[in-house]
Amino acid sequence: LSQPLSNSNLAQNIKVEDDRTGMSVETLKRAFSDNLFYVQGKDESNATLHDYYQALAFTVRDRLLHRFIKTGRTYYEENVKVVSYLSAEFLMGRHLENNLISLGIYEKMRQVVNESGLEIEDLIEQEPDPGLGNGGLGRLAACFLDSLANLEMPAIGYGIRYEFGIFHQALRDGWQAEIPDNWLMFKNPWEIARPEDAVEIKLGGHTEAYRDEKGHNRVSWICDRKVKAVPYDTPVPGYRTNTVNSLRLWKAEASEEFNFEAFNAGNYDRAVGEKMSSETISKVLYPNDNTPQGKELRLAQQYFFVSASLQDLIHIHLHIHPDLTNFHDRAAIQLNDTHPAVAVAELMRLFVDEHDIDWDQAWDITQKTLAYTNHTLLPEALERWSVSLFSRMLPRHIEIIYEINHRFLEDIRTWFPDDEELASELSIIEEGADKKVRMANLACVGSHAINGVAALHTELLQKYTLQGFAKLWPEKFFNKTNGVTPRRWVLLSNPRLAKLVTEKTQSDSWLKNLDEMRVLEKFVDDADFCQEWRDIKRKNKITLAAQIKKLKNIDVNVDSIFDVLVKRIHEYKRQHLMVLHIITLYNRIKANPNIDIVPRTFIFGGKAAPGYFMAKLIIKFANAVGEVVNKDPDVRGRLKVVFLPNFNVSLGQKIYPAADLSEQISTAGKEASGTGNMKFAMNGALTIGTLDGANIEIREEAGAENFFLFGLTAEEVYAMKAEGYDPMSYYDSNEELEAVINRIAKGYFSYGDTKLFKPIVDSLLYDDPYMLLADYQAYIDCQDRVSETYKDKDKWTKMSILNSARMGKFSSDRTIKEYCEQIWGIEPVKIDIEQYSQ
Ligand code: T68
Repeated sequence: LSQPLSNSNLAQNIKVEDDRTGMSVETLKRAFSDNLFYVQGKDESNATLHDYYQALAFTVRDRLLHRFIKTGRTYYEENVKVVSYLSAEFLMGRHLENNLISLGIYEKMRQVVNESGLEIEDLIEQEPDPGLGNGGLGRLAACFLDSLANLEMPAIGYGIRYEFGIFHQALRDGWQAEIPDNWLMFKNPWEIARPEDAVEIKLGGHTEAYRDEKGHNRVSWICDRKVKAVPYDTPVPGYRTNTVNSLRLWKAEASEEFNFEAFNAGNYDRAVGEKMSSETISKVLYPNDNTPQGKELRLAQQYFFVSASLQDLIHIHLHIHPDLTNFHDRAAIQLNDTHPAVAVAELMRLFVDEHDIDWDQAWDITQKTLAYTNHTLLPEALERWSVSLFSRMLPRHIEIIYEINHRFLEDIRTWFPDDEELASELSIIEEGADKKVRMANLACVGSHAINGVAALHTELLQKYTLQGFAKLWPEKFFNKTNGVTPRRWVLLSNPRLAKLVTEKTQSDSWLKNLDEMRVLEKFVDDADFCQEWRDIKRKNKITLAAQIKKLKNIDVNVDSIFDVLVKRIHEYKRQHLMVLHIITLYNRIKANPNIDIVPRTFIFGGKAAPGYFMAKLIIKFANAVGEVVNKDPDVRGRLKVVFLPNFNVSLGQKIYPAADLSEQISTAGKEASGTGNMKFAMNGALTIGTLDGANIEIREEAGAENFFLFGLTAEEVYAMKAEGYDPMSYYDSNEELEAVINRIAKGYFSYGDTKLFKPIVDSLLYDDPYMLLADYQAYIDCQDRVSETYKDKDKWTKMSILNSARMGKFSSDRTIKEYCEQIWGIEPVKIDIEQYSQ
């Protein structure tokens, strides 16, 4: 984004049928060979599958670039307001297939690849899955970028180009083992480095007050370390639109200035050391989900990408505008959780210290620009940085935060003179022996909008987690129920279903307006349609069964219920409750081997944070139970338990379309929203779930009669805890539950070892913070209803169709329209690529 240096229209020289732009099969074929030869330096005599993948990727990338360049230029020339989505995580999933589909050249490319004697699916599988996120929060950011481009909204994603993404999970003897994810080992064809746009990031040191030439009191930050942030841009295309937005990820490098000094001083070792420690900042993604990692390097990561992104935005703004006084008219900045919340202080620093804007005006612009999304209700998950660490790394920012807090508390004390309790609850600084900066409070104070990610979550935020702020500024609070992109999660993942919907709705416009899926409702009593619906699910199950065979060497029955729980492993998500159900059914079989039981395949997937002991033990537990159940001859294959290793976006794409039953069984009041729940339902799985997060809204949309509901409500959970919850009373009074727990405690699933799963047993019996025992019987009864319903094929099919048909609300297009209209003030911009017309 800079003034053109030449006004001759170079792009006009590019013709449609040139090898880098043409869309005909002939041209695509030529381009594919050309890229293999000139980019990979190979021909058919020595090319590997990976070489062919690279050649195909470059062929596709070339065809995105016109739109990519024109999109950026249009935003610049038309001087439009742009939203920046700041997120420490973007879990994008593989690009190749998505980009082929967006461009509408998937089938042509299949033909091209086939004519080379290869299968396009094999090339697609060569791409490493870019795992720059942990779970829901990072994947949501990716769905949002997809919807923004699809809706032709001016937007940019800003984040960190981690050299190592989320670890690869292997299962060894049922235990999780973590393997580094070296995803950049081969070149990444989707990113374009922009070293010319690098910015400097300061760290450490101290501050000095001075008086400037106008006689104003100013502060300067004398850092003791500088790091260079180098941007890498990845194109994000909309579905069959000209809009191709950018995901700009920052890589940390050693600053030349510092290297140079050390070299000059003849200190080669120091120069090398400096380089290594600088590059550490973007080295690896912290693998924690819903728990903060209080490490110094994590704070450095947060500041690093926030400062780089804000400097970038200010730089672009000043290209077009004389000053920053209208910054908020041209930029909306969304903070994805508190990970980028230091933006409040950094934007103030840039305005006040670097651009000489007075405090009050800087504060007004900052608040008008920023908005904050909260993603969790777990109190232990709220980020708090120790003031001493913060001061060491960001000495100027801690001063600014104290100043913001001072002015804020002054207001509070004026408005609520006798309420010191309120002041201490709202304070950005938590007082005490070890003072803390509360990042959620900083984000709330510095933003004009605060939102939760599902109706219940927003309600509970206002009632509990952020109640003081909600009383103070009710007008700042919004609900923005999450959504997922139907392009990746239906069209790409479930092409069979997509084809059927397109046939029946006589257009593919449902992919841009998911409410149109409602048309399917009129086919629920059409026997042929219902048969087609079942056939598709069955084919998807066969595909997944083949994957299970390949990954685990387990044979599964495709006519059994595919009962699936895939998500990060966390006690509040209650994977172990599903294991208790498995053991219950197993006990029933052991008591009566001829019992009439509906066959089930239990499928688990998910990673545990490497330092989360209980989560890792739950993985071992599920695997250990599976091992016993799968090989017991009494079971006669009626129950199978599968733990698929390394659950990620690519594996999800295979799993959601093949599921019959979606397990959404978190303790009510703990899951902010969930988004896997939406992916399952769109693909025709029925949900067994609690009244938690977006489950509530999914049930509302699908109809209560098409949803398997069980368990305590959030209010009941709170009330029970307040009264003094006694898990042991459930064990004492429920024979089936007692038998289940006893079997575990006796070491039945651990070769007689009674110690192995003792932490799980003890946690359940003596503490049970997530109330599995309180919900156990309701869950088991509900599962019995699931099995009964499954026997009635017609009924199940009808429920499945209605679930898919009624998920329009959960398209991230709906979510993004709400953010654009109500929070960001962003409007669509048409991108005209006529100059490269086809
Ligand atoms: C998830 N949060 C919520 N956090 O748990 C889920 N946390 O209910 C919701 O649907 C989703 O966000 C999207 O709104 C997360 O995924 C993290 O991954 C995370 C990462 C680092 C630190 C803390």
